[in-house]
Amino acid sequence: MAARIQIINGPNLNLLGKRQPDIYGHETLDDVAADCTALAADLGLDLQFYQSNHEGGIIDCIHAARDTCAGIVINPGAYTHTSVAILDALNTFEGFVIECHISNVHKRERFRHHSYVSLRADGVIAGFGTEGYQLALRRLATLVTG
Ligand code: DHK
Repeated sequence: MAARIQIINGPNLNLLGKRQPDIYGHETLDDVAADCTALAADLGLDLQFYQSNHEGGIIDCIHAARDTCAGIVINPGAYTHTSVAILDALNTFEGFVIECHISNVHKRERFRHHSYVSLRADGVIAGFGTEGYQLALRRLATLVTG
């Protein structure tokens, strides 16, 4: 059976393509979902895609993944830098976690340099644009097949 992967996007990422395209690019979140779904099929992964502007929704999605998913790709948006609750939720998940940021957060404001999620992530991707999600999937494919 194909390993299931959950991609989670946090606040404001529903506006991808319209929001600060100089930083986040012109691709929409639907474009990202389509690209990732096609790649997942090639990699033999079963993909689920979720976005929420609410911390609790993201936490519920991580909890749901506990029993069903082998890996999570998460871009928590601004919650990356503030949310101990999302870190705690990820710490209840026993599969692989890749943290993914579209922009290079280390080249930006100082408050974006710290990530709570990095304390749990098995790998971190930043600054590869929306291509980062595909890189994350490729890494998870390697990890879940041992
Ligand atoms: C997305 C956001 O919404 C920001 O709050 C983060 C991240 C960076 C990204 O690069 O994908 O600071």
